[in-house]
Amino acid sequence: MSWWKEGVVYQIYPRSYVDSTGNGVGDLRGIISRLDYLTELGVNIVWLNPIYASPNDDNGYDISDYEAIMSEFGTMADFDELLEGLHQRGIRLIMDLVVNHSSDEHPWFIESRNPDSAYRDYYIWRDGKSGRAPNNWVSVFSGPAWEYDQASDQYFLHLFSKKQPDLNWENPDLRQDIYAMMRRWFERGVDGFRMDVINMISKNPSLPSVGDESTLAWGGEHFMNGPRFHEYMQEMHREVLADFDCMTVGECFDLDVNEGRKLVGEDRNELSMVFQMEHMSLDHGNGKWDVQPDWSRVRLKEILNRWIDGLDGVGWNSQFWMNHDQPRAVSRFGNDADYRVESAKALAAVTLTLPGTPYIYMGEEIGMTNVAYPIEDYRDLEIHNWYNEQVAAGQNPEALLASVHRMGRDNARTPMQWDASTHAGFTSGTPWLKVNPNYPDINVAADRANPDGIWHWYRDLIALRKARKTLVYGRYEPYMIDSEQLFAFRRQDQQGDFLVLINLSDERAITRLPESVTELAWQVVKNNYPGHDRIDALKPWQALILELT
Ligand code: TEU
Repeated sequence: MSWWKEGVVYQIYPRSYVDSTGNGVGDLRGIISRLDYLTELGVNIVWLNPIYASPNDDNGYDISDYEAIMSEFGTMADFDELLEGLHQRGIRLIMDLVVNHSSDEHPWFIESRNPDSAYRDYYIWRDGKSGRAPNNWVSVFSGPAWEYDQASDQYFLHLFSKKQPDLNWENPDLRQDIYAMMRRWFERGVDGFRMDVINMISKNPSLPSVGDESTLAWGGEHFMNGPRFHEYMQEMHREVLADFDCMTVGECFDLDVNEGRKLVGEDRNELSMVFQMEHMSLDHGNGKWDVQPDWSRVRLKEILNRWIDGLDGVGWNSQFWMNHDQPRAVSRFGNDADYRVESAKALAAVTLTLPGTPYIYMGEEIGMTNVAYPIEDYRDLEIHNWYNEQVAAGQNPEALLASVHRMGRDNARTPMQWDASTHAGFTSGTPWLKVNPNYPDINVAADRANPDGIWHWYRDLIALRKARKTLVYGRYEPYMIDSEQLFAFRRQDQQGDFLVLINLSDERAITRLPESVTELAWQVVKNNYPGHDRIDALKPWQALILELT
């Protein structure tokens, strides 16, 4: 069976992991210095956010050279050493592949500014319409999705920042250049790719406006899962992926289960896995900045169960609570005030026992939390663009800041908290983004010193998943799907029979399980309230993993 089905992924945001030079920015040699840490935790796949040459308008998601290492992060020799060090320890490496767009400083785009260049068509250039942009699409990072170029009197499309022009996948030469670049990374030894916003690469070629042309609107219907999306994925598989024992995972907003089945169906030859993002909007109101902290557990389970069900026997799933774009899991889905340790463990129990490959984001293993900085301490362009736009539109700055505190991407990007020394042991210089002030209490050294800490719980659950393949391949049966407190299910096959009971609430929770389950004998495998092992009533945020016999 595939290594990536049985593996546990650890995501590293290199800018914020370890700084080996003192310039305040994490780097590859910093990661190299922590390889034994990864082994001790037990993860066996690492996903690195982009480490390629980039002017860093969007922290490496704006790439100016797909085959060079960002100078702040180190050199290609450092990269090779990192890869070798991981492989020596039995850890695979997944790179970020950002090919919906490049940087405007990529040589392709620089060439493309010339209307006569063969590279013009590598991007999406259009004439304006009666003095306005070619259509009314809004960019993900606020403002119009088109930028005017005076020299050629045309506009180029950028669904993200204007320093991230969209690549034109309709052009076969562009596609071949991308496949060749991927092939060279595989030949260098990488084990796979996480594909950034991959279901946005195929646009409706007529690029129509949406609704009233005079106001900006989300044009997703014309570029999410567009007309040639699966054709491109199959071509990429044929041209590159098929030749390597690799893992791929596509980041896909607005993808339903039907589309998901097409993307990861094992007979389809597209990708290994998908990050469906539905549960990332559980706490959104009308927009992602309109926060509804009172999210529904029933809805969470409905989403995750629908995906488990929909992909069952078809393709592989993935499980995650957060990534570098999302708030800290324990602050968002747990309770970082009254039950930080208990709820961090409960959340870990969900990702590590459900069907699908688990993804852990750096710092999740010690229950790192959100931050609440004044606006000038944030670094993320998404935060600033949105805040400035809303302030200009007359919104209340305090309310806006409250949304940033809850939802802003920099929550995930504050430096890793290693110990209680200055700047949490992340850097000897000034960190590029401030360290969470709670680092004297919440850090790896302190957490690991406590056998009942979050770190050991993660390590134990990772080891359990590796040792007991029932948690990887076993049949899945959910219980109490209408409970607003409990996530309860069974994983079962010839080799084992597990009952997982997780209380996702601040209150005591009463279980209602079928008699066929309650009449079985059980023993506790993991419990975050040692000594409290009743299965009829669970403590707040209690997680019980039981083996049934
Ligand atoms: O994210 C896609 C994306 O749509 C996010 O920007 C998301 O909407 C937002 O962060 C939620 O607040 C991917 C990358 O993961 C992200 O870091 C990049 O900025 C983006 O693509 C552009 O490459």
